[in-house]
Amino acid sequence: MSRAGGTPVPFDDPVYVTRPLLPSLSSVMARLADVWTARQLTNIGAQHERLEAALRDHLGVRELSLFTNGTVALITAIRALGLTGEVLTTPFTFPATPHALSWSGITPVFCDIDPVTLNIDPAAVDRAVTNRTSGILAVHVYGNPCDVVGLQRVADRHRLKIIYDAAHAFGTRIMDRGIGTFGDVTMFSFHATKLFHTAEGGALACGDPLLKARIDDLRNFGIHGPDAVEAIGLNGKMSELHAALGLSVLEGVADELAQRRRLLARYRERFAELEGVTWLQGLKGVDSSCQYCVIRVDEAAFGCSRDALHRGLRAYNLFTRKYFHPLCAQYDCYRSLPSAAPANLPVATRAVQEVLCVPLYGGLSEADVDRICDMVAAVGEQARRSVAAGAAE
Ligand code: T4K
Repeated sequence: MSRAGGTPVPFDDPVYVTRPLLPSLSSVMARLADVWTARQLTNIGAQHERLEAALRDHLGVRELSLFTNGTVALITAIRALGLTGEVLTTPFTFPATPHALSWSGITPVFCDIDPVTLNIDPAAVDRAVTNRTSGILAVHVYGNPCDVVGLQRVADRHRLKIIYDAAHAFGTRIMDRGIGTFGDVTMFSFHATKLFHTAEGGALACGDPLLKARIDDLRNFGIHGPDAVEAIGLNGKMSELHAALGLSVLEGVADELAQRRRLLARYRERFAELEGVTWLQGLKGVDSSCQYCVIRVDEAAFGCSRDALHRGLRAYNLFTRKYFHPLCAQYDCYRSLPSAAPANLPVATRAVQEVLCVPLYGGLSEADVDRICDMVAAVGEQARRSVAAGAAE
């Protein structure tokens, strides 16, 4: 029973925005047994090599390097491409994106986003180029691709490198072309909250074998052969334990994705019934990673703000997330940058007040989605009733 007397019944256990895909323990144990036999725990062992090859195929990319996490992978990409000075980026992202630039001694320059996709707007990027700009760090937010053609045009015009942060876009394809084949380098995150994960992990994809060799050296302290250290590298290597887990997780990704697609279709049907709640549209010709289910709440039309909805759903044991609030440009460390001014970022400033990620993961059923949508509707109804009662007093 999802409703008692018209009011949705709260979930018995907390329902979160996501839950990790867990392969059978026996499958992971079988791989760990191989690791024990080999006694190689890290430093590019057999599990690592297998996972790198499997993901290269899965993602349809020429070169791939595994990492400890997506943030270290991003920092390595920035170093491998020799970016300096200023890099143009989006404020509508997770802190890792601008922080990777700051850790590299680069000033992030925030550009506004497209109102439909919420990805960085190529026209805003074009306007922000200066003689200090060395590159673009764009994010495929929620797994929806950026305007890769528009961004490449801007990059070519100004001779800029492009790094794509595809933390949310595992397996996203544009016209059947892997998302990791655009720009100079693409970063993937394999954090536990991602469609495909290795608990903690990440990767860089690129099309140039020489760049891949540089990335691999940087990932391993800059060591290049037994007697040479040729660059200031770091330690970004994925361990055998994480790679073994990843090989088992990968076997379940197709089923997980199929279930997420079914759930998204159900969400779409149900949200269409709610005035003031809109849906982040998928793009034509794109197979999405289905990383998040994102709605936008128009307070005037729904009668309840995004924040009030987020709070109200907690009473039902339902924990949504306001990814990516606050805007990176509003963090203490960035708000004094000229590009961080709200007047420079009107679209992002509005979007960040309206977006809400509702639960999406394979362990949910369509009946769960119905309950979640009933809860969203009930919180809206309650808010409208309170306003009406206040007005009548
Ligand atoms: N670029 C972008 C655009 C990113 O979104 C991210 C990371 C990065 C770069 C950096 O990649 P990594 O260095 O992380 O590889 C999470 C993740 O930690 C982070 O990886 C991710 N983006 C971000 C969007 O989400 P939190 O602080 O929101 O996670 P947390 O712990 O609150 O988890 C969310 C929900 O997931 C929990 O309410 C419950 C569930 N959960 C989480 C974990 C970790 C589980 O059920 N089991 C778990 O093990 O950051």
